This record gives sequence, C-alpha cells and structure tokens, in this order.
Amino acid sequence: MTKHFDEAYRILAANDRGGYTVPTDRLYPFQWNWDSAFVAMGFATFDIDRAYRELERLTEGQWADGMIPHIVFHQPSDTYFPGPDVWRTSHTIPTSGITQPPVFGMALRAVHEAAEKAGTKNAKARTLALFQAGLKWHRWWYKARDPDGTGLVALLHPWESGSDNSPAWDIALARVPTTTDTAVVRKDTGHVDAAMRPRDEDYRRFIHLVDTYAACGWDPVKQWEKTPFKVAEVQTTGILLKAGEDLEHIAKSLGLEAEAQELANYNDLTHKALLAQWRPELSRFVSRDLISGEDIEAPTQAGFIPLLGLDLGGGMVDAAVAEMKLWSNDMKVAFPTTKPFVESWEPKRYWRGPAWAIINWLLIDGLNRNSQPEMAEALRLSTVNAIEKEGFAEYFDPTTGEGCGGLGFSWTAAAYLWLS
Ligand code: 2M8
Repeated sequence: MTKHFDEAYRILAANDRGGYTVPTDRLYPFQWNWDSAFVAMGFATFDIDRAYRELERLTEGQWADGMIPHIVFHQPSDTYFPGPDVWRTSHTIPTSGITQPPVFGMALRAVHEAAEKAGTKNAKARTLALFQAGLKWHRWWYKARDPDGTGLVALLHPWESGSDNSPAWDIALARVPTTTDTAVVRKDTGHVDAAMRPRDEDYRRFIHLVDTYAACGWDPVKQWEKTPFKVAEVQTTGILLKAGEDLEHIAKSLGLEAEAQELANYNDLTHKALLAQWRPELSRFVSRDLISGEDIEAPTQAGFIPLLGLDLGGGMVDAAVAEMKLWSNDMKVAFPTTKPFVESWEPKRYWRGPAWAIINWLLIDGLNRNSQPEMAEALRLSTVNAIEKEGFAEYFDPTTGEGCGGLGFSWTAAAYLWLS
C-alpha cells in the first residue's frame, strides 16, 4: 500500500511546474482547469499550502468577465496542439478561450475544510480570495451560458465538457463543418497511440469551433448567436450545482450572507432544472441539444453525474443504480463512460467507453449522497484496484483493466490519494 502512496506523491511532484501541476508531461504541458481542481483535493490530503497554491495559480488565468479558462499557458511548450497562437485570446497570461467543468468550488471547500481542521495559518484570507474568484465564475456561467435563465448551463465546445469525443456529441458535432482556417497539426498522436485518441475529423470540428469563436473576438454574446454547437449539459450542470452548494457553504462559514443568498438562488433554479432532465424510460438524466431542441439520448456516464448535486427520491435512485449496475456488471474495471456494447462504445478510445478515476470519484460522491454506500464502495474498490494493478494511467480499458492514454497522470494520483 505505502508503495502506491509514494508513487502518487512522486507523480504530483514530477508534474509540478511551480505551484501548478500539468496533467502529465509532454502530452498536456500546461495547467488544465478541472484537472487542477482534482489535484488540489489530492494535495489537501497531505499539503494544504500546495493545495491552495494549485487553485491560486489557476485563477491567474481568470478573465475579467469571470470565466476561468480550460487551459492556462503559464510557460511555452511545443509538445501540444492547439497552443496560444491558435486560441488568439490576447489575455495577459495566455489562455484558451473556453472553459471546463467547475469542480473548483468543490475543491475549494475540501481545501478550506482541511485547512480549518489543521489550523493552517492565513487559511481564511486565502479561502476568501479564492471564493471571490469562484463566485465570479459561477455568475459567468449563469450569464454567459444560460442567458435565458433556464437553470441548465450550455457548452459551446466538446472540450468544455472534459469528455471531448463522447458519443453524447456525435449528432450535435456532425453539424459542425470540418473546414478550418487554422492548420490542424496534431501532437497528441505523437505521444500516445492514435487508436486511443479522438479521430482527425473530430479535431477538424474542434478547431472549426475555435476559429469561429476567435472570429467573434471571444465575446460570449456573439458566440452564443453564431455557434453551430450548443448543448445544455447535465454533467457540467450537476457539477455546477454541487460546486454552487459548496461555495454557498463557504459563504455562510465566512459570514457572507448576501453572497450565500445569491448562490442559494442559483442552486434552487438549477436543482429544479436538473430534476426535469430525468427520463424514467432511460433511468438516467439527459442533456439537451439547443440547436435541434432535442434530448441527447446517447448512453454516457454524464447521465448519472447529477446525483452529485441532487437528493433523489427512492424510486429514481433505485432505477439509476440498477442501470449503473447493468453497465458495470461484466466489466473488469467500472465505470464505463459509454454503455457497453452499444454501437458507439469503444473501450479504448478516450471518452467513448473507458473508465476514468475522476469520473468514478464524482459518481462515488453522488452515490454516497444518495445513500448508496454499497455501490459507492464497489466503485471505489474498482478504481483503487485498477490503479494498484496498472499504475497511474490517464484512464482504463473497462473490459481488460489495461491502463491507457498518458502515464504518470496527476488526476489519477489525486484520485488515488482521495479514495484510498
Ligand atoms: C483531455 O482534453 C484535452 C483538451 O482539453 C486534450 O485532449 O487535448 C480531456 O481528457 C480533458 O478532460 C482533460 O482535462 C485534459 C487534460 O487532462 O485532457
């Protein structure tokens, strides 16, 4: 056991680039948004100062309008595409122009509570500054990504979901042209097997969207009007709700009554909106394609992530858990990010089927919240065992347990520390 802890610490130290952690060397040489939130929670288990630092360095990239970008390019590197020259965001510290799931608020609460418990010096001031950044970001989500006030937030790029090439995007992404103004010069397939990565056609569509938004000068209103890809998404919204609750909790503990009320209002709205996305015939939640107006029924892990922020009634939670068991029963490692054996399922290809430690972490939290300790424990053990057997891989083939993608991966190390 100790051996694996040491390895997790070693990976986080090796991926440290000066107060922030790259997901893994070369394949992802910058600071990624939700990766850093998970990593901060990992740090909170043994180094509270470093945990705060991770979040503080991420907020260095925050935009004036509140968005925290999905990548902060603190230092140059030529091992990744697309770099700052493609994003053209003209932010003081170069950043991408899109965002990622707001795990930040969840991480801040975890770090804050660890600091309180340990009696860490300056903890309150550090929490307060990060809280303000988090609140600004949540305001941005509701203003920029839910201008109609529905309570569900929309993604304008598959990269914003963190589940880049998920089958959930197949129909919506097919409407995005494959033409680009920018040459697509992939670097990822030079680091890992192309069969484990998104397809070239996906990349051309990803870059078409980047070109479109750069031409809008990254103005959220213009992007909302011009985009061919707009999805009100349940994984991101579920995370937003849980993070919103955690920020509300912090506001109360800091005596910030007005801020706590503002967050409570957002959370109420989103709570109702998410519940309305439950589909009894599918036993899971569904996202909505805002261009076609249709439900996205592709069976992916996103359908269960809302458990994180909701307290479901008995019938609903039993149905969700029965469905989750169906997906994971015959797997060596749970939880598959696409329902096994459906046509779009590819157990080795990135977000089209593999098991990811951080997704399991979110599902475990959601199951525990909804009084499902047995399933939560099974998932926890599956995750820890997979890592102990195969190492700290980016993700795992659920059919064989094989570690895939990048190795020495930061969020897998953080998940191990948190879940062990
Ligand atoms: C993957 O995404 C990046 C783009 O953001 C890529 O493939 O280049 C995803 O797994 C994403 O969720 C993750 O945050 C990122 C870094 O680990 O890699």
